[in-house]
Amino acid sequence: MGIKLLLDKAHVEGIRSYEVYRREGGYRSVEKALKELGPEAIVEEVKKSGLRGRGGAGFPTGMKWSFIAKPEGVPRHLVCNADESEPGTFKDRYLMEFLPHLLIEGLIVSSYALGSNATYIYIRGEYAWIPDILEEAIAEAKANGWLGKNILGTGFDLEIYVQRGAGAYICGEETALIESLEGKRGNPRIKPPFPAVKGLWDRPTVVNNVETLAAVVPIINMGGEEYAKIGVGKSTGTKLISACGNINKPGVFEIDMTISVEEFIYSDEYCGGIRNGKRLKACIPGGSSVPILPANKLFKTAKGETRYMNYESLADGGFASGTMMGSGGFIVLDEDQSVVKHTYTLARFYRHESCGQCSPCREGTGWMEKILKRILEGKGKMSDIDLLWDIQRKIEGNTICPLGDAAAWPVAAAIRHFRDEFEWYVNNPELCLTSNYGLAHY
Ligand code: L3W
Ligand code: SF4
Repeated sequence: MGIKLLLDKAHVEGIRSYEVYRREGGYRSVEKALKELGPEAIVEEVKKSGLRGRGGAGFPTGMKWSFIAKPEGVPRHLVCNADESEPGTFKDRYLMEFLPHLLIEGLIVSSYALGSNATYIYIRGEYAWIPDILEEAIAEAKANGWLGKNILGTGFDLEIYVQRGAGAYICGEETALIESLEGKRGNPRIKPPFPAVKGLWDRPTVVNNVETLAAVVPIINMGGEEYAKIGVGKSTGTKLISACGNINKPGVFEIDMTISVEEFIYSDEYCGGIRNGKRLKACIPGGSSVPILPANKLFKTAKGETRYMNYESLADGGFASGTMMGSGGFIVLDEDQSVVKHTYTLARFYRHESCGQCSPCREGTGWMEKILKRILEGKGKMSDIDLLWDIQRKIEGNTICPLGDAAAWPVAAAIRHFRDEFEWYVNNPELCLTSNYGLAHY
């Protein structure tokens, strides 16, 4: 069994309640942080831990925290990004649903470190049942003196508010999230300025993912240096992976980032192999935004080395032969799946979720969807494949926020690695209308 830092108590009966959570050692990190460490030392521990943002970008958390501006008399805020909407990603839902006090504990320590007296959890609207779970945990924490005024007699005050989103994927982008929290349409802002300087109501704000903030608890309990010993290189600590698709054991797993991709897919401790004894065709290891990799590039890097489940190894080879850790939404496709159809589904998603501010994203996502649809309908031409390639190139890097790249990369990777499949559709128009591979059963 691999090491568990976040989910070690997930199966303890009643762990969702304050009594059980506290009995199992919960809220120790708050006592240590507030009574022994103080804000600067907490930031130092997080820096030493090497923790990287678990929402997708992998940005060093301690560095982000140290960027927060501290102008005299201006309130600062911590915002927890719980707008988990990336297709294939459902690990934050698991944490919030089963270990709400772990998140609240991480939020208290992190708020204290950053000097936030009003902290917000912005939660995906479709997670309709979870705000009540969080509100109950917040009320229990408050009733037991961990929230409110003068926490542990230190003079530190903190309130945590839960805000529901309204179903827009783009509100997971940190500046769109801030706009939405302010009561406006969730349009991403141009960066810089980064939220750490000018965020919620123009105040210095740190936006961190749910898992990132939960990881602060074991970091404070065990110390940043000990945490950094787990994992490998710059992939320290543990990572939650939500695994889905054609595998025997879909679910949320905690890994220590030293296991190989092959072991993750085939070991009974994790995915348990491909369903119905089928062959593995491809995998998107980090949520829908990261490049798909064919089976022959998944287990070995271009240098012939074993590929591991960590930031560096997954990215090895760049986009020519690598992919990304992203948010850890691990989607497995077996030999019966159509990559073209899958890419169309994603293109449709990104077209629907584009906020429309930038032309390359607004127009490009629509064009990609249309072209993929006509290929799947048996009306595609060979030149459409090049046209698709050209469109995604024009989106990438030319937009305000990463949604543009996120829409472009799946199309680029599908053409790069599965061009023959696109050509099959163009060459077999009659099969597009009758087989499972077309849109007949869509
Ligand atoms: C201050 C600087 N702060 C960077 C901060 C910045 C942000 C963080 C990372 O996109 C990715 C995206 C999705 N001073 C700073 C600074 N920061 N330089 O660091 O920034 P960035 O721009 O690298 O990324 P991002 O805008 O946060 C996130 C990808 O994640 N993704 C998304 C998945 C969606 C979910 C979900 O549904 N839960 O995770 C998956 O791969 O495509 O590339 O805080 O402010 N000089
Ligand atoms: Fe909106 Fe797309 Fe531009 Fe992001 S890239 S700001 S989603 S139009």
